[in-house]
Amino acid sequence: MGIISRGFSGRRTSADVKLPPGQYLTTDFPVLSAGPTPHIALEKWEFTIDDGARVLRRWDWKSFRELPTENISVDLHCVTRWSKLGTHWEGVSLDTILAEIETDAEYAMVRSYGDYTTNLPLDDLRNKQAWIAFRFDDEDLAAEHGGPARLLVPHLYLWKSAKWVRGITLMNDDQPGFWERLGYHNYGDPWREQRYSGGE
Ligand SMILES: Nc1nc2c(c(=O)[nH]1)N[C@H]1C(S)=C(S)[C@@H](COP(=O)(O)O)O[C@H]1N2
Ligand SMILES: [Mo]
Repeated sequence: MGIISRGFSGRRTSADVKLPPGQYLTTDFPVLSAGPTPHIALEKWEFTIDDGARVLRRWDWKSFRELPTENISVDLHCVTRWSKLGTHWEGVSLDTILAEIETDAEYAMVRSYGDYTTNLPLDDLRNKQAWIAFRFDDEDLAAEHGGPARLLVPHLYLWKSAKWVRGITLMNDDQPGFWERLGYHNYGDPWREQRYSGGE
């Protein structure tokens, strides 16, 4: 056999890894929340998709958990400069969630219990790029990390991965979410270091 790149075998170490610019590697899992941790009973939990005027789809916990799930292994990049590699999650792909929704909307506002919001182009939720995750490292997702369920959209800075997610509003016109209104970048690509607005 020829030479096998180290990246294809064994565990990745910082020597193998190219981090987005300005990021450092961490192995713990910091908690970053703008407010108190909401505790949502599963019997009360719901996830809805609306178009700003009406609810298009609604899942309770039972119907949500009947959707097919995927095991996800992804790197996380927080705008406060830590990156955590190879995290393991279980969740429902947004491709599954959006499959039966017909819409011309180009933008999404992700809504959380506790009123956090974050915006992104709807296409960034499609094509195996985003999940509603409810398990982390083979355990139910802890409330402090967004349980019962959080958005996971690992190709953008982690503030886009809304914890305690409760729904998505489809929008024709883009609008800023919580951090985006406070000066974070509207899109937040870690590889282009889109930390704050006013940059690229
Ligand atoms: N609902 C909600 N989601 C949120 C936040 C928040 O304050 N509220 N913080 C965001 C930010 S800034 C980051 S870095 C990540 C942190 O996720 P963690 O606490 O699981 O590390 O969650 C994001 N999602
Ligand atoms: Mo963050």
